[in-house]
Amino acid sequence: MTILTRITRTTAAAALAFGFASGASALELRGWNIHVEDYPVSIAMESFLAEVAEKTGGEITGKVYHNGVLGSQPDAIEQMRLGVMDFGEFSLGPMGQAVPETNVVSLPFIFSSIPDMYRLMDGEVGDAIGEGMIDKGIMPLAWYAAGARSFYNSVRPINTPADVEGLKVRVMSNDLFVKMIESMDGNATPMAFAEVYQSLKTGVVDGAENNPPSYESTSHFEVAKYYSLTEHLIIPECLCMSLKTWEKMTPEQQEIVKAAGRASAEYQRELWADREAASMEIVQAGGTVVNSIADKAPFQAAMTPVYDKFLADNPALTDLVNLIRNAE
Ligand code: BDP
Repeated sequence: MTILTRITRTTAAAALAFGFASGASALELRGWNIHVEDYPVSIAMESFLAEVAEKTGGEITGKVYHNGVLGSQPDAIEQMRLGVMDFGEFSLGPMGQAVPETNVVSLPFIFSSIPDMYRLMDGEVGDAIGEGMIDKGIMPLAWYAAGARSFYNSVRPINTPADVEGLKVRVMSNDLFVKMIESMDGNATPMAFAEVYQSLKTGVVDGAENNPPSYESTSHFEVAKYYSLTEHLIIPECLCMSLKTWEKMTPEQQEIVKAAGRASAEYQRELWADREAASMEIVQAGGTVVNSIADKAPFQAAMTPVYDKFLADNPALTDLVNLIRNAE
């Protein structure tokens, strides 16, 4: 038997086993994920792939690479745009450098609450941001939860913006977050997620900011014990696919993938609520000193320069910003 006949026979056998429509080619997707395997995002991504494989009768399968082993988030976003990475789950924070529209959700205190964020993302605001992503080669499938981000550091509890003064704070890679820290006279250091633990431990930075599950799952709480619930950023996340991969699919497959994405987001949002509560318990049991912020108004007021600069630099996004700010 020649190699060619062997390959043809194997493919035909696989096609029979999975009941492919003749002529449809199989796709095997590579998925990027930064989180540990038991994280809500990770579990939901696996359920997404399982549903896609099942509903396409095995035509579309894949693998999620957890723990950021396929590289940093900004790099992975670029790779997805190029079609080297098929799909991934990304914070819209670092996506701002590639897709300007996503920056509106990285503005501090832009959403008045998490339910508001869901409602707006599942409607007009999400659609507008999604169009911006498609323009840049990224197909959004669904919006995942990431709660609210708060500051933690190893020096002191933060109660007012003045407490941030002089602190070296790690931020995600986006100029907006640098400006956010500078507006409180802190020193911002953009840095990859994977480097934060060591940098906190060795004092390269004094602190960082994140939601409870990330603060806990990375063990950052072990090296930065003051967690101050400023909840200054509510940044949604996206399960999304390279447009190049998307375009390889039939319309039926695209529909299956979209529906599986949405179902996985519902699941992820449920898992998220449980994990947030569990993470808060773990960090407190581990010695974290948590303080809530009675009055967030001074923090909101400190963000005026961030908004002023953003709107001056991006006048075309004014309407989108106002759509969120004026939402009832
Ligand atoms: C987590 C996000 C993840 C980011 C990370 C960070 O889920 O996508 O990479 O924060 O701070 O909450 O870099």
